[in-house]
Amino acid sequence: MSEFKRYLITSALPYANGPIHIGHLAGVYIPSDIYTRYLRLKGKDVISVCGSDEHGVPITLKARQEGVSPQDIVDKFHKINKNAFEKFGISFDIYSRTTSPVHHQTASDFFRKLYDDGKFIEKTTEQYYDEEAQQFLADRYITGTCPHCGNESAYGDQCEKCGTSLSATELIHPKSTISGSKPVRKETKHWYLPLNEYEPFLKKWILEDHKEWKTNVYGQCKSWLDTGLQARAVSRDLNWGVPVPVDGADGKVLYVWFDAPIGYISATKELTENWETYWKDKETKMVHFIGKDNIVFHCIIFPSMLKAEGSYILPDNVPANEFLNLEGDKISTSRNWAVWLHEYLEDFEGKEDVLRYVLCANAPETKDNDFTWKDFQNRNNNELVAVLGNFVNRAIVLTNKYFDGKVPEREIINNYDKETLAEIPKIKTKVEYSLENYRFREALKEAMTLARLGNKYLADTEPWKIFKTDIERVKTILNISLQITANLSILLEPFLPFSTKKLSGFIRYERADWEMAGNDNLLKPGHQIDKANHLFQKIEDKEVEKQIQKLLDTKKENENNNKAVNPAKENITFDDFSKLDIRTGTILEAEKVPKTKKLIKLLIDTGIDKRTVVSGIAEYFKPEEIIGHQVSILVNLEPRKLRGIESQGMILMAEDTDGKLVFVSPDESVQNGSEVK
Ligand code: B3M
Ligand code: ZN
Repeated sequence: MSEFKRYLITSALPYANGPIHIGHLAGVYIPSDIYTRYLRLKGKDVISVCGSDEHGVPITLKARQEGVSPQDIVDKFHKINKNAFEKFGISFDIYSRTTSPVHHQTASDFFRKLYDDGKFIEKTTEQYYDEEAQQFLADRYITGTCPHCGNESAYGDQCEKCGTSLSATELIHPKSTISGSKPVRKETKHWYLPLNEYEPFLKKWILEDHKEWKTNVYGQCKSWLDTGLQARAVSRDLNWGVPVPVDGADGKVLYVWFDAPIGYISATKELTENWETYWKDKETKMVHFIGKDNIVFHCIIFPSMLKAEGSYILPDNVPANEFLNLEGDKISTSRNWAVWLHEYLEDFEGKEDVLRYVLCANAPETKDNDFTWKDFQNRNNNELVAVLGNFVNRAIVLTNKYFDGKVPEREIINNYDKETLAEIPKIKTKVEYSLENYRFREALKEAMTLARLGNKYLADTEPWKIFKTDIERVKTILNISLQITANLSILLEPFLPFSTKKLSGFIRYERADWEMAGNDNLLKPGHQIDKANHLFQKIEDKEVEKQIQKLLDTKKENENNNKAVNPAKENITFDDFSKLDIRTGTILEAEKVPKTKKLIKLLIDTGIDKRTVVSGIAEYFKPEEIIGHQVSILVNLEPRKLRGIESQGMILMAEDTDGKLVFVSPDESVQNGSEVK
């Protein structure tokens, strides 16, 4: 590990327009937290900063949709997300927000410095303008066809399909997402960062000096640089954001991707007076944790801004992850196709580490990966419960049973013992190497090999069978098992903070220092341990089926929402409508019509009389369920025979796009015979 004096860990600032989901956790926040916890255990000077990204068009769009202010939106989700991260053990040192005054000042000063140093190009260009909404159209306010891949729902700043970053004027067949109208072009002045001027610096800094970056990151940067960089506007015609701090910039704010990364700096300022040491001293190692869609902003644009400002350090690494899918489909906030962190914490209270474990073990570190609830259940039951939990529980329970919870002496050791003990430092070295190289899946897998080793050691030596005949042997076996247990409480802390905290309580071993891991004599003979509870509980099928059903319901809802309803019929005259005599009525009797699937024979009190109506609702209602129900009934429909029964009218039903029928009933009880008009 190349020695740095201090570490500055940043995690992508989640937009405060929705909750955190497992894709965010697997992509950014679990890896960031593992790395930060590891550095803390090593006793390093490390700070981890994050916060809500509260500007940008997605937030103003959501506010417009919900008829509230953008501040209302960000206040709501900043609180939800901050709480959820805390409950999930994502241990930022600060979780700030970009509507904070410190951030506005910091971002404004940063812009002003570049402006005063002449680092911007000032350009008046034609931008798309929505004459109906009286607003310029930037970023998500405008949609159209991507000129690169033909995606018809590309946005004015980025095509989510091919990842290309766009400017609105490149879109084909542009349309305003506010009014839907075809925008016109109108002149407006903006400030541009001439990224092309930073190409030589970026090519050297990334392509030559950082060949060690992850392939997916290095590759994306290389293709950007090979294609050539364009000047990028760093301001927008919007009223939500950090106002551009120069004269003649009324109604203009900093582009959200200019201000947001500066949010890392302002959060550090709020955290410590010593913020400049972290951001400007070359002995600081800065690491950005992000998802792959943020690579260009963290490897090309923000470093160019920092270079232009001149006094800041640059990131040492940007280990971006790929995307996580859910049950084979892309996670989507708009389609509610996600496992939301705050909902998981409610449904699986006390099982934070299970999700941390599964999302790390399955992390999309080098390619997109898939989360399934079945895999979640299997990993919990077959790995956490059956291996890790089972091993540490046996080691502790047997020590309490045979030696009153005192760590026994290690007597004569045989070859098997020696081999087992020799594995402990080897495994620690492998875990450390993987962590240092941001390969957290591999690190976790290595740490779990120690649990497997312990589990196998106990299963092979079976101390419970020889307790009466060879107590000296049992002492050695349990002594070794407890050393493995103590090592696990250190090695697994970055991944499973909740469980390892409990475990270190069971063995009364306060993990202070990573360097102690690998040591095969952490618990001295005579050390008093405590009793153990089960660290993990089996997850039953029904718990997982409930989650899967939730997703299936969402899918159905989406299909319905997406399913086009039948178009309206031809217009009729008011006279046509007034011929219909629709009344309220009550169902007095109901019975299925024999030998039919759909028909129920009803006796209805229409307020005018009591009459029989035959209705095709048997697939959706049980007769006994609907007696006493008030309905709307068309009473002047010519009677007709259905399966030999004369039906005198028709119950009004609403049929959804799935064909499901529901009664059209008054929403409070009214007198039978009331006219529906
Ligand atoms: N708000 C997250 C995203 O693109 C974006 C990150 C900003 S980090 C400075 O989903
Ligand atoms: Zn595209």
